[in-house]
Amino acid sequence: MQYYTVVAESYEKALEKARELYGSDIRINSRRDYTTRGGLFTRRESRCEIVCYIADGPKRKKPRSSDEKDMSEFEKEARTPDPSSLTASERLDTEIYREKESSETEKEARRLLELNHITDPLCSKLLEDLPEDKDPRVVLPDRIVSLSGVDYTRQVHPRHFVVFLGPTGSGKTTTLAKAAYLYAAAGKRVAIISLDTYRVGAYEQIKAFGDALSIPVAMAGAEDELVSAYESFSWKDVIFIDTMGLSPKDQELNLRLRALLGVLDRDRTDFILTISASMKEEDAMEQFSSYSEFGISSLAVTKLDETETIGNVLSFSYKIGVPIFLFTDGQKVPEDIKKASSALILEHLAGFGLDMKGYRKQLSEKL
Ligand SMILES: Nc1nc2c(ncn2[C@@H]2O[C@H](COP(=O)(O)OP(=O)(O)O)[C@@H](O)[C@H]2O)c(=O)[nH]1
Ligand SMILES: [Mg+2]
Repeated sequence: MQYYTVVAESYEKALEKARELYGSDIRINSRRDYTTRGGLFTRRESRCEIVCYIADGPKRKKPRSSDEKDMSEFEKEARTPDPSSLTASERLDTEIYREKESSETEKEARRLLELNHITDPLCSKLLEDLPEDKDPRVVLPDRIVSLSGVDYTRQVHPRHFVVFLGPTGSGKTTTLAKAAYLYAAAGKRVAIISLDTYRVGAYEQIKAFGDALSIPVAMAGAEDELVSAYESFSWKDVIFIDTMGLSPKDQELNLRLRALLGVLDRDRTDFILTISASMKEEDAMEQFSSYSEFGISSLAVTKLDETETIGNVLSFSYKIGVPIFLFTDGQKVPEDIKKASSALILEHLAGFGLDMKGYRKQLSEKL
């Protein structure tokens, strides 16, 4: 019996095409749905392949017109199953069969990445050349770690000025106080200068942190005040600079912030963007764009305690090519801060065997 393979973008279209080519007496032997691989400039697309046969041999309803012979990208006709007589296009079909075998691994890998809210382009990069014979739960963690940017350089060698930028409420002031204390505990001489002289209570907040942590704090609302403040701290190793964040409504405030930051020597300054882990990617992207003029060197990711997964943050960091410097996971100052690291990333992945985060949560609920 002769079998014919027809491929189209849906089952209905494949059936229609098969009937058109071989008549309405065809019988369907098998059906297979799959998605094309997609590439840099081509999208993944759905395909349905049916294998059909005619008990009495083919009876073409009508001769094929020339444009039918010039088969579209969507439609391929190929004789199956004798592999020795394969043409180039039939070999393509055979490759599609191989893809079928691989699709279970890929499906599982995609499920895991989705579970962890890992999005493109990181997701596609992680799925590239995935070995078919290995469990994705074994292969992916290493890949995730190697593609995740951790700013070990800043952790070891912070520049003289470390400026925290980001939207109001993202956690700049609390994170800066925690980070300053962390460096002080590591033996660095640290000081804090706050440029946030506008918001009510801003001074009291930062002063209270400084006093509690024994870190000197100065306020600077104008360029000359900033210069004299940092000159008075010139013997310090690291000066942490708190800001009020750009305001979409207050252009004057934005000009002030730019003017103040313009005073700092760029080569001696790290600009850290503070974003909350629960922030939507579009919002985080918008923030990144509005601060891009400063040359963001790394990310401080706050409120990790308020999200289930870390994947959105890793995807964002990969997309903008900016590594993560530190995480915060609670309101307590100075305790709730974590250095970004491969170990921390692994602990926050879900679905890869032993779930440490879920385990800790269970334990804390029991105790
Ligand atoms: N749950 C949680 N809350 C945080 C974290 N970091 C900061 N916050 C809270 O977020 C709010 C805004 O923080 P603040 O440092 O004043 O933000 P700023 O406006 O960017 O300076 C405060 O109530 C903080 O206690 C965190 O890691 N987890
Ligand atoms: Mg603040």
